[in-house]
Amino acid sequence: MTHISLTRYLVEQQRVHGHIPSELRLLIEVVARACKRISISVNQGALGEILGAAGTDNVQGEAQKKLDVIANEVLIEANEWGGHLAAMASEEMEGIYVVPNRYPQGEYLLLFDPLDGSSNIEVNVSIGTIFSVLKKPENGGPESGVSEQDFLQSGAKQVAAGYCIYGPQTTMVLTVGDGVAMFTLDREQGSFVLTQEDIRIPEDTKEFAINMSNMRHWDAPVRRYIDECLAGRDGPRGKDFNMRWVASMVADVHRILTRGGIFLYPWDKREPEKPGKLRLMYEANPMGWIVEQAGGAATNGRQRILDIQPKKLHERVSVILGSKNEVERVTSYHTK
Ligand code: AFP
Repeated sequence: MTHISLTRYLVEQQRVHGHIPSELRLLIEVVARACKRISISVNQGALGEILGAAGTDNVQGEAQKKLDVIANEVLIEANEWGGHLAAMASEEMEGIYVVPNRYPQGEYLLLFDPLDGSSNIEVNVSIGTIFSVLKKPENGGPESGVSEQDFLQSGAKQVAAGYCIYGPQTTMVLTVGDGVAMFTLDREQGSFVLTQEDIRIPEDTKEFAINMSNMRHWDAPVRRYIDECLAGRDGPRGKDFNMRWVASMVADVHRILTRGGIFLYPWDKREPEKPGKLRLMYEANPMGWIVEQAGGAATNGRQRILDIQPKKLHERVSVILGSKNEVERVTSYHTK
């Protein structure tokens, strides 16, 4: 079997479809290289002195783990000097990180959740890195500065999105708007190898993912949907459902890409003014686009995730994504 590396895949995509400019290709390769480094740290576990709390809080007031901080630094250091980026934004940093003056500025903006699922680090369960790429709006020519405002673009404007899951295998999943491809890290060669192309999520499913401990706080439409799933074969759905919840969005989404399913982290009554737990720019937009590119759907219960106009960098959102017919069903329970 011919091994197609990530580099070769991107070069061939560029040749055939012409929609991956070389700067974007370089950006994706640098992110992949950073993910390889993070993967090495994750694999070292207790041997690498990377476990435990960092002793700091991030902008959302959540305690940072050492690995959150390490992954954030790895991504910044890998990406700041290449000339392909204007600025970066991370779930772990309050403001944007503008590429320092000593390096050339490019036209792309990179957003990332450096280490998603950090509660799973210590327990040796899959975690991941999620990223999203936007183009800097051409508001003042290439010489103009970059501001937080430039990042506030809807998910539909993304030019690349992906995630890397650090599990039994390290796998990178990527879209540049022409389907979804999967690459597995060959640890001996140190390169990502194409292992699946044109991934499709089945439109129907018998598997849902939600944190059931929040059931008493849910809104009526989510309650109705889950109640109907739980009623199984004798209920209105006429089939038995299974449940999975990893508490790492990357792992739950990865399972859905592999065999279908629906993932929900809905708004709930605990903090009514908060639209949801997950972050629009670092989690929902990239995952939403990947899922759509694989034939699935992603909404906040009322609206397509990718159509939401963000008002702030760290905006939160309610998320329902996965197998198309199920997502449409839950969404219709909200809107009808
Ligand atoms: P952490 O990175 O803070 O562990 O959060 C992970 C996450 O944002 C997402 O990956 C999970 O789906 C979700 O939170 C799990 O949340 P609960 O712990 O409330 O189930």
